[in-house]
Amino acid sequence: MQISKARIDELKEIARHLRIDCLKMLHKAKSGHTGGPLGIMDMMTALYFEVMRQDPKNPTWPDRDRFILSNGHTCPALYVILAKLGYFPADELSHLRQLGSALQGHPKLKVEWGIEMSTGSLGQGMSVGNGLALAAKLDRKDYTVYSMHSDGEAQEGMFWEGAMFAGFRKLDNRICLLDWNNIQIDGYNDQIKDVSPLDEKLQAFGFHVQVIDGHDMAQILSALTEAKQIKGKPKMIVAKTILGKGVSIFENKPKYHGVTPSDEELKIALKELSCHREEPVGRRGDLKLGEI
Ligand SMILES: Cc1ncc(C[n+]2csc(CCOP(=O)(O)OP(=O)(O)O)c2C)c(N)n1
Repeated sequence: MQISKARIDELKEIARHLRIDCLKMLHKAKSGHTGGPLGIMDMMTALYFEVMRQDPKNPTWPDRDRFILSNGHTCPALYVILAKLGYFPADELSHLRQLGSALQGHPKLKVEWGIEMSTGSLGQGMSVGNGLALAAKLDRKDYTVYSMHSDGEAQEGMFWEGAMFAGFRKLDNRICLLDWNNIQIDGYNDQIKDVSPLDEKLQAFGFHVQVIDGHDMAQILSALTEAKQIKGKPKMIVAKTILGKGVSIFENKPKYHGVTPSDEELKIALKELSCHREEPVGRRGDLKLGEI
């Protein structure tokens, strides 16, 4: 699939706006993870705005592609996307992490809102994604199961047990992405427990592996296209990313794994993301995509 430069630019612009929404939402909640969501936003945008088969008006459509956010703490990225696509009213973003809200600090299953699995226990999404992929094969359905993972997850036994199953069962309707930012909750992965070489390890578990720059929209789209074409193996796109991508004061700083922007930091962030308008969170979520 050849994607035009104009479309790539449009997707980059969508990702920029989603980063703005995400930061405003987190700033309002005063609680949540900032770095991870900014880091995966380019890949998430490619998936949701270009690649995945879905219909926000019919969220339980049996033939929809499934998406599992296995590194569940990065859910602010998922929430702003689902709101932008119209899975739920954008105003809900103002209730992030509040008691009674469906938008908790980690995803809570609600298929009607596009949330396919409760996640947060690192590594679990690999196995649940496998289950959905196996079910598709048994039901003779052609949907694809996408999942997002992290290098922190690649330190979990559960992740590798799932990977072993996917490889053994040759789940070629399974496309995983892995956010390799070398940061986890307490610091830099390679100083705590290095997961490299991820490509060779995953290949040994039977995956078709591509290593890409997770912020290069053209590379992300071409990797997803290649992954879709490969038969007989599960697919993993290992993406080199920067935690906090897009805002210099957050980038590559372990502290921003789980801290929200202060008033001053939000101002700097919005300026760097070229956001000049002081709209409350969720407002632009009501606009049509063409208006972004
Ligand atoms: C099984 C499990 N163990 C520990 C945790 C606690 N935990 C939450 S996030 C995190 C760091 C994970 O690293 P990564 O996903 O790479 O984080 P990021 O890149 O977003 O900083 C840990 C250890 C957890 N959620 N699940």
